[in-house]
Amino acid sequence: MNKIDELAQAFTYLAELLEIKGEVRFKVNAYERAAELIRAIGDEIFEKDNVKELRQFPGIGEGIAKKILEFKETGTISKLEELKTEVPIALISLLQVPNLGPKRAKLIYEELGVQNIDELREAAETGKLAELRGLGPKAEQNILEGIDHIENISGRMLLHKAYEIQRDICSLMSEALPGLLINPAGSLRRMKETIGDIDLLVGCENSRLVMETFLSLPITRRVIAKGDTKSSIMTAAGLQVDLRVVKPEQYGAALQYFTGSQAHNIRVREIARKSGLKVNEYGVFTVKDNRCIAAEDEAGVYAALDMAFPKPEMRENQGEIEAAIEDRLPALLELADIKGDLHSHSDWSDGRDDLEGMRAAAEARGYRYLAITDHAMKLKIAGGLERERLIEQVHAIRELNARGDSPVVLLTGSELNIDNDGDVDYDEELLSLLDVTIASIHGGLRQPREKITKRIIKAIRNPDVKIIGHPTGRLIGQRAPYDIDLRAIMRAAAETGTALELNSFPDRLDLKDENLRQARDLGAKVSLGTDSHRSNQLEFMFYGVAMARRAWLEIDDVLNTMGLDGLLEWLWAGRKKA
Ligand code: DGT
Ligand code: CA
Ligand code: CA
Ligand code: ZN
Repeated sequence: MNKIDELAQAFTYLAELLEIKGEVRFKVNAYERAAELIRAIGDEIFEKDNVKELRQFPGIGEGIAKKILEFKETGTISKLEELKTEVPIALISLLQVPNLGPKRAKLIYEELGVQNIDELREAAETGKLAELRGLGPKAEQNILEGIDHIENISGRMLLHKAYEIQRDICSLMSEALPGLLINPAGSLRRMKETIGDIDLLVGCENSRLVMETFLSLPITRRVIAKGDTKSSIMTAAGLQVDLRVVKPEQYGAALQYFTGSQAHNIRVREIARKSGLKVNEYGVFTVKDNRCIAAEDEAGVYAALDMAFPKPEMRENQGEIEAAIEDRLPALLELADIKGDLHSHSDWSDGRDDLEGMRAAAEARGYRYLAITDHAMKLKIAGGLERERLIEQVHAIRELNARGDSPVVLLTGSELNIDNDGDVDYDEELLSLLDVTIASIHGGLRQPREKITKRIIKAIRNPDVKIIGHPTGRLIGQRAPYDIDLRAIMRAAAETGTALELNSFPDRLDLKDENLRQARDLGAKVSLGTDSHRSNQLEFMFYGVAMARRAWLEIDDVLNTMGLDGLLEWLWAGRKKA
């Protein structure tokens, strides 16, 4: 966990421990929001040295600012340490489980005397949780999934962090050895949302030279293993990197083999066997006389098996083998298909950059449009815009557009809050000024399934809501999704022509790949937005597109592949425009 995650986690703990102690709701909420805000602001928060500077961030009040400074100086928050001594340690350990929540943790602890995660798992597996008042089999299942979740992420890294490390290593290697044939393989090449270790593959005759260069990279903290064809290092960020060197004439076969997934490769080998062939990391061979029929080129490996080439993001044995054999692989979405970003924040709410800065970044990416969707009124803590301020912003945006000095058109918009009744901020008149209306849940995250589902579906049925933001609310490895009936939500979205967001902020990637595929199958459109709070975060679109590709999405499944006119028509369909 990095420093920012630790700080945010400390505030989440504060909120949860206070809730266990029965503290008033608004205090609990304030700490929950602080945790989110800290994640959104990022490292910049540690550049501030006093309460006054910290309070410049919208939503950070004096109490929270003091706690941030305390954390910066001492690595913890005394109020948290104090609470930890007041709440039983067993209960604190249960709080790590997503989907559990402080209230249920307390109930389970008090009723069953569960002391740790192992005992919690046992209680769930033996049906004891389901018997508790207010829990039931569904909740029990959720808690089991929550336990799996923490066990799954541990020791893995978010895709974007691993990707950046990979990019650095590859460019350092290529600098040292110009023209080097090097590629990522494994889960990173498949763009999985979390990465266990980075696998790199080099094609070179001189493996000793490659290994020497690799092991002396400044990024290395510790050498785990070194050999002629494979070495492993630990980076300072705590991620293992495996590098393999193969002969250039066998590079394609090795790349296919080490890209995986294992489930995909097992199927590939089965297919080969049926045709009297065998596949390994050295090539495709005939079983009869061990003759190599493909090796140098990865597409050639598939071609030798009479298969079309499945893109790495698809290689999870989710039907791509059959599609490749029948030559009906989809034409996956490409980053270049994206014509603009539909979710961004400016300095009008809790973003860092002004409208022009955001627009310049969109222009640099070659976009045609960028939606400014600052937080809405009711999210005070994130600088939500009061009615008048939003009207002012609409005018500012129109003025910028009217100047005609950029190919990028800024779209007016808002990230509305779905309140407890499923309603959103602002009246119809004000909404009629906004091109892009995203509605998201920012409070009441742990309500019962029926209740949250109902709130979201009500928002979907609101003609002025066109996109549902981060639909499941998960934070990878840190917060489980809301407990919702996603299928019902997707059906309602398809029926009303409301898009579901693929929030491309790296910690979210929400909807995730399997949900995206489900959404597409049920006929709901997907809207890609980065949720940028800095102009440079527009680059997160890359990871959103990767998830879309893992979900087999094509150009027509995605809202913001449309040109400006088509998009505007879609956004205003069935709505009153001022
Ligand atoms: P990760 O590292 O947990 O995120 O996932 P991967 O898929 O990168 O897995 P990893 O690093 O263990 O192995 C890299 C690739 O090597 C894997 O995707 C498939 C390939 N491979 C082929 N045969 C085998 C095998 O027998 N065992 C393992 N572990 N990998 C194999
Ligand atoms: Ca790996
Ligand atoms: Ca590996
Ligand atoms: Zn947002």
